[in-house]
Amino acid sequence: MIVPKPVMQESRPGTFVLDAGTSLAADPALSEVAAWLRGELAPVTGGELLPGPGTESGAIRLVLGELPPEAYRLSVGERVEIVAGGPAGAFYGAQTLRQLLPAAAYRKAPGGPLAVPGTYVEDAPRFAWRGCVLDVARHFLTKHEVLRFIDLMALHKLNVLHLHLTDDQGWRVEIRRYPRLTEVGAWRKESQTGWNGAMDGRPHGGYYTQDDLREVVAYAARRQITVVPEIDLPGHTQAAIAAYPELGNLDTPLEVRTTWGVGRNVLNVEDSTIAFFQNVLEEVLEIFPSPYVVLGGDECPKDQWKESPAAQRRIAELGLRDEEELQGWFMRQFGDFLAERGRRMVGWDEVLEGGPPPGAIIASWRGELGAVAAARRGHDVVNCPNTSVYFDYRQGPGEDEPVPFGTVLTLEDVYAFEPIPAELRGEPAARHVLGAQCGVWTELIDSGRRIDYMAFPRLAAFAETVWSSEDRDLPGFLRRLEEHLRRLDAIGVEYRRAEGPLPWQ
Ligand code: TNX
Repeated sequence: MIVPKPVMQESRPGTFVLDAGTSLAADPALSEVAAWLRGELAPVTGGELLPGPGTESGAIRLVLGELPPEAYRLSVGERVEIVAGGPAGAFYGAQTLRQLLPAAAYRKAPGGPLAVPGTYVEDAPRFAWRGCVLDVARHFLTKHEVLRFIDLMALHKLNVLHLHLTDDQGWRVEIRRYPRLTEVGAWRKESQTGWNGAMDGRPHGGYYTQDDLREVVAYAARRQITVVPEIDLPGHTQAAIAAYPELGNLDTPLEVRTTWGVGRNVLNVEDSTIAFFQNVLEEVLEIFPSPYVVLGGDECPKDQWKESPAAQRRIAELGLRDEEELQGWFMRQFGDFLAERGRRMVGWDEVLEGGPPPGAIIASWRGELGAVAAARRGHDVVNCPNTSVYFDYRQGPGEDEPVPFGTVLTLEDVYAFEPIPAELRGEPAARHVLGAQCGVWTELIDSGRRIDYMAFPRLAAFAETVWSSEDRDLPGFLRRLEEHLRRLDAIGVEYRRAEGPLPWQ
C-alpha cells in the first residue's frame, strides 16, 4: 500500500521477483535515476543489478513517455516498466516500486524473498511545491542527519527542503567574506530548556561549510529535491549581530541568543548593512542553485527602529509612512538584488505589510489569512499555517508528550489539512497556491531522534495533502499507514506510536 496515495492503482496478474538476477535498463535521460535505484537496491539483492536490455522477464526498465515531468506509469508483471515524463516522474515511479516490495527492502541487508504482486499505477502530484522547513538554526543537525532527512522526504515524494540556516540562536552557513558569522555566530553558551526560563548550561553549536552544503544540494537534487536556503532578515538576526556588532542598533555588544521567542534585536538599515547582506547572498547564491531564496521578514519588532535616529532619518528621506514601510523598503533591497540575478524572493506573510516586490512568493504561516490576501494580490503562495502543519506542536494532549509546545496537532489534524484555503475555493486566485510546506522548528527539538519523533508519522499525512487527490479518507489512510510504519521501522525511524510516547521520548 502506497503512501502518499497514488492517483490510481489496480492489481494485475503475475508476480515480479527481485533478486540477484534482476536487470535494470534506462533511457539515457533517466540514467541518474537508474543509478540511484541501483544504489538503493544493491544491499537488498546483495549486489548491483545487472545491466540488460530491459525487455526480458525479470527486468526493470525506465523509459521516457509523453507525460508531465513529474508523472509516471508503473506496470509490474513478469517485468517492471516505469514510463515517466522526466527524471522526477521516473524517480517517483521507482519510489513506488520500492514501496510495493516487502518492508525488508528498506533494510541495508538482503531480506529475500522479495516478491512484488502484479500492479498497475498511474500517478502524478497534485501540487508542485511539496515542502518541509527544517530549522537547523535553533538546534544544529549534523550533515548526516540532514542527508537522512532528505531521504525520508524523498520517500514521501516531497520536493522542496527549505533550510532555515540563520536565526537569533545560531548562524549555520559558512560565509568566506565574513568568517565571524560562524566563528562567533554558530555557537551559544547554553540553551533555554523550555518556556519556564530554565537553562541547560551546555554550550551548543555547529555550522556547515560551503562544501558541506554543496554536497547537501547535490544529494537532494539526485532525489528530485530543491534545497531552498533561508537567510532570515531583518529580525531573527542576533547571532549575526553578535558576530558583527555594527549590524545592530545598540552600542552594547550582544551574545548569540540563548532563549526562545521573538527577539527585539534586529538589523539596522544602514547602507553598510545592506551591502553586507547582499555580499552574504552573493555567496549563498553560489552554493544554492535554487530558483528561490527565502529572506524571512517575519517577527521583526520595530522598537529599536523607533528609537534609532538613523532609521528615522531613512523614513524621512524616503518619504515612508512608518517602520512597517521601512521594513518593506529594506526587504526590497534584497528582493530586487535576487531578481537581478534571476532568483525569486520568498518571504513569510509579514512581508505583505510593507509592500513586497511583485514577484515575491509568500509563505503563509500565521494561519491562512496571509495566503488568501497574497493570492488575491497576485502573489504566488506556499501555504504553511502553524495551525495545521507545524511539527514542533505537540502530537497529543497527554501529560507525557515530550515537547510541550503550541497547541495539539494530531496526525488526524494534519491529514485533514487542505492546501487551498477554503476562502479561495472557486476563485481564480486559487491558482496562485503553489503548494504547501510543513515545518520542523527546533527550539525544543535538540536531536535527530527528537526530529524523528516529532516529524513522523505526521509527515506521511502531510505528504498525502500535497501529493494525493483532495478527497480525504482517514480510515483508508490509517490502513495504508500501518504498512508504511513497517518501512519506517526497517529504516530505523523513531516515529511517534499511536499509543503515545515511549518513556525515553
Ligand atoms: C514562528 S514560522 C516562527 C519560528 C518559530 C516557530 C515556532 C516563522 C516565520 N516564525 O521562528 O520557530 O514559530 O513554532
